[in-house]
Amino acid sequence: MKLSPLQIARYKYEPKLPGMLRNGIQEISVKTGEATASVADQEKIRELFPNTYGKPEITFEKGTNTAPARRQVVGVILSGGQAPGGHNVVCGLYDALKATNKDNVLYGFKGGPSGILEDKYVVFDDEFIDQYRNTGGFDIIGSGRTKLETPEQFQVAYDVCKKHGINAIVIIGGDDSNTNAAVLAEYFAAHNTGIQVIGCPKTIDGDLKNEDIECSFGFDTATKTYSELIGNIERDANSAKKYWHFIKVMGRSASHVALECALKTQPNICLVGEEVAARKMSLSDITNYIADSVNARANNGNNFGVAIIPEGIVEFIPEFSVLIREINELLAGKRTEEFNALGSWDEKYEFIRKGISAESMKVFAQLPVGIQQQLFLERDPHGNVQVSLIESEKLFSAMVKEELARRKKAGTYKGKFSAQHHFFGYEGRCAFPSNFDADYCYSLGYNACMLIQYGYTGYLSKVSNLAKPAEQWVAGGMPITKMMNIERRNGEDKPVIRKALVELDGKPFAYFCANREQWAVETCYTYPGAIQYYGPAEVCDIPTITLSLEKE
Ligand code: FBP
Repeated sequence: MKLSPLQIARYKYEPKLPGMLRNGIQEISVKTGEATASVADQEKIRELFPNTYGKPEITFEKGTNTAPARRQVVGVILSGGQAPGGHNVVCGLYDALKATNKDNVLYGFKGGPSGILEDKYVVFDDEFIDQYRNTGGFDIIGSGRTKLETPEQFQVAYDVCKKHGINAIVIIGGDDSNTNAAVLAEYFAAHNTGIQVIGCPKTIDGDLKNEDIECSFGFDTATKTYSELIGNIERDANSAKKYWHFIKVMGRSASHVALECALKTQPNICLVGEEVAARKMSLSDITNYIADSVNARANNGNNFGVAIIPEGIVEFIPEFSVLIREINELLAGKRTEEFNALGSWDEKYEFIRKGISAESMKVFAQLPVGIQQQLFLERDPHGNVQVSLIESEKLFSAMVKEELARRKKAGTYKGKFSAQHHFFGYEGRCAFPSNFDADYCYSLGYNACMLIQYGYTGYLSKVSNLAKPAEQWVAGGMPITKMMNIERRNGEDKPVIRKALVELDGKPFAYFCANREQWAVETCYTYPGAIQYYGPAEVCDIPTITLSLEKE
């Protein structure tokens, strides 16, 4: 394999650990905190997790390591969407295991959670691990979206662990994967298997965070990567002065990515789904909001601009959610075939008109034809509309164009409007991790090994105080059950980790609100440039603006 110069240079980077983990394994002691309770639905969660509920928070500190000496055989799984830094979690875990006892073994299950069910694995050694240090991607073992959630699967996982003598599993994943980790930990504990389960908080979406987990890994690098590109586009827009750029950024549910990119680049518009829902904004409210900015800028002679749209936006628009629900019902069961058998779009349109409510038809009728048809093309295996595939960047630019045409007729708009569209998602998920993510991930993995050594199970590896330099980070663990509540999922009550949406009373959103009116009209772009790996700490090691504002 040919290596790029940066790849070679990054192999040599030594990730920074929290101060208390720096003196070597023999000098890491554990401090036990208070017993914990789940964030809500305490009785139900306690009942569902009788063996793992209520355990204390723990923190590591400098001191004598009192963990019982035993050989560790650990399995690691990467789960869900890629996030920069995943390789370093594996490297940190591996290094800590080997530093504890060179006979410790790390198995990597291939292709995500299905790897453990199918017993597909690699056994890591130095040579293998060294090729992945400080690199992006999950290709070290691959990832997947199989859910580990049934007792039958748990039994298979147990059999595989027993076969290899594995005494602990580390699951690197988002809210769903860590929910599954908690259920697996409870199963293993209830069946006295002696196998521990530790989770690590991953997702570029940034929606796995709470009072204990300050941020998920990957968010820092992904938002820096998108912001570099958005900054470049802003500069292009400001140079050519002829296009409005509509940029959709990943973030399936929450709008953290969009908001962080907006804080970094100061675009003219950034939609925040959580605000759209709270203010019950309609499609035309949003269209007018963007058109007002286009109009005001045109009045100043600026027929260009940049708008950031979060991937999950349409689900936050109340009338759009109703429309999607009605379409899903309309096409349930055999009706999909009936619909597909209709020859022309006109016939299909009539079928839709008769099948959904008058209110939803009004919303549907507003949509550009391309988007209307998209709603019926892309369906998931259950026949439901795949909301994440809706090209909302095109939807809004088309609606803004129509609105501006109306305004032009009325004589209230005299500018020119020409749009370009972008979707940034996969571009950022496997970037070389920033120093922040390289350090954070390595620490999470190292810390996961310490949690295993000290015998904990059902815990999430926790590294906090992240807005400060790594030396001051605090390493420890939090029972996953503490982060859980009961939610309705697919018609059933389920214990899950609550997804963190953008807090409208939080400091990052408040900062955005305080500035957005000016950004909407003036040209206040900032150009973050590429991630820097080498140079002064204030350039290379800075955390996200979201984290800095939240922790200031
Ligand atoms: P995770 O929640 O698993 O981290 O994945 C998040 C994400 O990157 C979203 O932002 C995006 O909508 C989705 O994955 C895309 O998934 P896929 O890789 O399956 O296309």
